[in-house]
Amino acid sequence: MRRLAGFSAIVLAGALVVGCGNDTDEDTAEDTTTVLDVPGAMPDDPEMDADDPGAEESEDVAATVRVENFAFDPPNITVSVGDTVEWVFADGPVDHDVTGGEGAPEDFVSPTLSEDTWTYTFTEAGEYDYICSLHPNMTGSVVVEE
Ligand SMILES: [Cu+2]
Repeated sequence: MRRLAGFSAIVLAGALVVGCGNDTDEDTAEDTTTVLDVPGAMPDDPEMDADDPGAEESEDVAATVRVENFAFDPPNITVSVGDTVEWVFADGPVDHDVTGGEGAPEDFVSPTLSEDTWTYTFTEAGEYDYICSLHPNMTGSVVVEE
């Protein structure tokens, strides 16, 4: 008997919660609208913070390289002409950059960043080595295929 009474109470409580739910739903809808207005709030990757430049994120990214723990990960990637590569700087307060080596396009140089995303679109086939100019032992390469 006690169990039955308890069950009824739960059902009642549940009904009350559902009854009040409409207000909550409206609030949630408003919140969602607000969030969608904020660039960078795209929930693509929970590890990416809201400080990603979301507006630029909409272009197709063929490969993502994480800049973390004083390394490019993965260090060597292969993409096709016209592909955009994204570097996600995620090494906390430590600054890094992407600096193309000999033969790389002149503008294949990122700003110095600590927590941000930088993208570069490769328009010519080739093999481009790059380093972090602050830590030249950080090396990577992008092979761009026709
Ligand atoms: Cu570095």
